Amino acid sequence: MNTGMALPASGAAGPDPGELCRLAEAAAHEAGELLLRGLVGGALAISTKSSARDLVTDLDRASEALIVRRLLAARPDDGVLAEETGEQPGPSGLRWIVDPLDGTGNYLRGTPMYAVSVAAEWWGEPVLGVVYDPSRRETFTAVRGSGAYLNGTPLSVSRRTALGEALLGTGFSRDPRIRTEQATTLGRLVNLVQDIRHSGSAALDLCWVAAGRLDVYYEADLRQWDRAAGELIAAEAGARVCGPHGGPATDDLVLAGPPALVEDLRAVLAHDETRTAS
Ligand code: 2AM
Ligand code: CA
Repeated sequence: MNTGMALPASGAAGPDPGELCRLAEAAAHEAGELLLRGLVGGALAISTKSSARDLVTDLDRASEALIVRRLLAARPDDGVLAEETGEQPGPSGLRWIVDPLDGTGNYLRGTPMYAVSVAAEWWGEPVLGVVYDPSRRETFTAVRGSGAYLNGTPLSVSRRTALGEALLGTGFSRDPRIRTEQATTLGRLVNLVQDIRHSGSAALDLCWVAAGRLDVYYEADLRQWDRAAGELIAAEAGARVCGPHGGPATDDLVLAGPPALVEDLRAVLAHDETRTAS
């Protein structure tokens, strides 16, 4: 893909985003095939991270090592933020954000709702996102300013505008206190929307918003690697992607969907926030 797009200014001419996207896709595909092979290969060594709900397998680590190795082999001066190994700074201005296996809980059970997510920022500005779903062989891609694609076909968000007709995606935090608040909020939302889905993969939820498979989505307590690629893909498909007060999305809260649905959903969430704060 040659997008002809210039990356945001840093003073220096930036790398070609189309080339970066091809590199990210190649790395994500290789990692996705590794995950598929791991699934049929037998018992996975599972350990926990922050809590009993926070699982990691050898395959998470192997997928991450493969992606980071491949990216840095091509571009050794880049920085990387990756879920399992954290921040690795680099001087080039380009920073990769990698989730080697988003939806680990699904993966462990053989539930085909997990993905590899690779995003890149140029001097802090998101420039590309790639999310690969190996179970369906679906590759979601976006380069900033050039639209979002699924296996090369352009994507656009749902045309629904009424919350009462919306299929809402969301997820639960691993923090027990936040989960309890989320359950309360869902109790209010359940009769305001058509129905609710919790897929277990934030990266795929955001891509499914881009594809119109979910009308609208929100989730609290994510990390950059869960959301960076999916947010750009959703935004490039026409979604409004924002945070709690309508500003940029944060780890605390991301909302994504057609602008009218996001505004209505944000009003419901703000109502709950006001109630719990008072
Ligand atoms: P994971 O599968 O890579 O861990 C589920 O609602 C979504 O939230 C998944 O994308 C999951 O990512 C993410 N998630 C939930 N809690 C998380 C945490 N503490 N750290 C990172 N990701 C988290
Ligand atoms: Ca994740």
